[in-house]
Amino acid sequence: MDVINYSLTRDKYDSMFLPRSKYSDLGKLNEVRIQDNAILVRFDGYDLRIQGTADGIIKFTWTDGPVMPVADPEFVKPAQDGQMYRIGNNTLSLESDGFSIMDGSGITMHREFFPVFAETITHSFEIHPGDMVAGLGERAAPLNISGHVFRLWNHDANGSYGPDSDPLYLNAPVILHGHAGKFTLLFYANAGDATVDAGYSNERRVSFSFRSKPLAYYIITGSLDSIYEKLSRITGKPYRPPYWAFEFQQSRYSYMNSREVRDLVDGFVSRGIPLGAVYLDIDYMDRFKMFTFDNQRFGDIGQLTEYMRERGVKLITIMEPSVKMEPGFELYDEGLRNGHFVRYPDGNVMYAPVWPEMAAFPDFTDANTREWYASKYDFMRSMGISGFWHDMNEPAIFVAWGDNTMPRSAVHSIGRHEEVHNLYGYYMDKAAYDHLSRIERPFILSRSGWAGISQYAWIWTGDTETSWKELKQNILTILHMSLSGITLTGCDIGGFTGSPTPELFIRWLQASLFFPLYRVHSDKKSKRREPWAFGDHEKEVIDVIRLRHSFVPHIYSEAVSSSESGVPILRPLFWVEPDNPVMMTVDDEYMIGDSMIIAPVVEEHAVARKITLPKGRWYNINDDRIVEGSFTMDVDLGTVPIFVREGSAILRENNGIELHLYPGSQMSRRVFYINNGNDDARVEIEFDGGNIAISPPKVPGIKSIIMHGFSGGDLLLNGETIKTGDGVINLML
Ligand code: MIG
Repeated sequence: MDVINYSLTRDKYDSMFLPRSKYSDLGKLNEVRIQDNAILVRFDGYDLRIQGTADGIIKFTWTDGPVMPVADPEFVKPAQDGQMYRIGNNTLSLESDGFSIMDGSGITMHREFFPVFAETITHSFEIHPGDMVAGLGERAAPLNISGHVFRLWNHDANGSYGPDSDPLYLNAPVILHGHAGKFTLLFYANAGDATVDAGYSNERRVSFSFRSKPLAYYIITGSLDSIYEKLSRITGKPYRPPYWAFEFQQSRYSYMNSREVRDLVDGFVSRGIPLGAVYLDIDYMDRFKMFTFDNQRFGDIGQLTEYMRERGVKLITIMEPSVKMEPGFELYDEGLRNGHFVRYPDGNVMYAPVWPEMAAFPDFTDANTREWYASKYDFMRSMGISGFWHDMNEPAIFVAWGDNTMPRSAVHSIGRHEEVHNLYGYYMDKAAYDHLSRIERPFILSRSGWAGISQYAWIWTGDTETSWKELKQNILTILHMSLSGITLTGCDIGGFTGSPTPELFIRWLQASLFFPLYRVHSDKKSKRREPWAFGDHEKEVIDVIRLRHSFVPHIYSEAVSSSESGVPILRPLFWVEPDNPVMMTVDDEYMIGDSMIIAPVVEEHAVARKITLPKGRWYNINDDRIVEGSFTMDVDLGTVPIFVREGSAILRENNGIELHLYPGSQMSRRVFYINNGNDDARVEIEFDGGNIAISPPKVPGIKSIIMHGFSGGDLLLNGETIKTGDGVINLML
């Protein structure tokens, strides 16, 4: 009944209050001049401002619109040069139908057309055969998305999805295009509904059609590293997460009571399996009311979290934006009294059905509302809850027909819902982050988000189906997020809906090995997925979890580097050899930082795997042999092909941290971070096969240095000769 009423009400309001958009024509170009730090281009219908930085960011502002959470970089004064304009190290030329941007060497990096203003606002740019086109946030698409159409509208996939499903929970208006080592990235500061025709209607064009304003975008050029550093200046840098969040996590919809959670923790502890955190899904609440615990099942929540704390395991609870409509329920009464809920244009509170039945929805775009809602997390923390899992924040709503989200006409503090829809989850995450980060590094796992979300939250890929093709797809979905600047990511290991065979589950654990989030989660109807539920294969499951555990210090260190630089942790292979077209076709391997590649086995019953490595010499981590180029490797169920680039330093946990050095023919210099509680030691190391200089000289936590490819003799550590037959230096802790 609720779903029918809501669907009717939504349609009624939308038909009454939603303006039909019709934008006035662009018209003729009248004048171009430099004014302050901008080039002003006047058309009959619009005044375009073009601004740019010294180092390869150019911003086009055609219209204003709702205020987006972005920060402008520092712009410099452009200079006119005949028909051209110099902006920093780029040149812009104005043509009869659009603009071109050339780099310092005169190569055209980007050519775009004047936008078309009609029912939608369409902005198009050129692509070429062989170009890589990627990004747009969370996409169940091939690595190169050219030839396809996408929508930017955060969407609950309704319980299960697989390859080609579109759109998904998180959309980011970020797109990378280019080839032969020359890449350009566009970021549109628009959080409304849009369609992206990526070379589908016209092989040589990508078109973004926005239904709402603003039309404002940043065009970024440079090396891939520098592109993502610059993007993060605009959208915000990834935050520095807590160390524990990288450890293995076990979840299920739902662990139903305290007893079950204790038994689960005991199961891990008694077998010595690493476990960082357990999740409580929606059934912990009292009738899906936020900030409550069901008294029967979790009446002893404080004791449970204490029991877990003693065993080093965190408890994370699911949180939803919906506030149950129930007079007398304090959260609801307060929200209503203080005007915190999203309303219809006529001032009525917008109610819609979701888990708690009819509910109201905080307007997280409003800073006061964020502060109010987030202050309630203190209660959860006082119960010993360490992390928060934000679900249903697209926002998702149960409907009888039509779009499963809020009415487009609903009103937020910064605009109509249709204009700012893609920011709803983003602002819910920001609410919790801003509050919690005053006392600690928060852990927030979110389903929805937008560009720049890694400054507040982690993202998982939602309700994936359990299938081999989705296992492969998931790697690419994660890489598209990376290529959109979203870096703290992961998936439901084993897929959400369904029960994987032991083989598929083990392969999924292996393929996700370096995802920042490493969490097993599954649907209500799925078979149990604790490591000991896999019978004869229990040992192989545990082996992978232990393997992951050994890499946690390294992944953590990469995450800290990424929070400093804005460069994503996980990268496609073309990142390191961008001018080799073959690298753009590798879609079943990925890099961790710039030092490691994993080529997981993602085919059923595989006995061999073809591996492609970028140029250079790589160590096979399993036997220290040097490999290069393309080759085929025999595999069994336990095989996890991992390759380390020569000149790399890898951190591994093994009852203390081991620093593994993989020397190249020259000296290499690396920087890494070792966590000690709330602080990180920044360590610099320079080394080749015989010489190691490490600074600071004593790094707490590192118990040994292991020199790989070592052929005997002495090693020099900070100028001191160390006798070692096997390349292992044990350090005094
Ligand atoms: O309507 O909380 O994606 O991980 O287990 C479904 C129950 C709600 C969707 C999430 C999933 C979670 C489930 N949730």
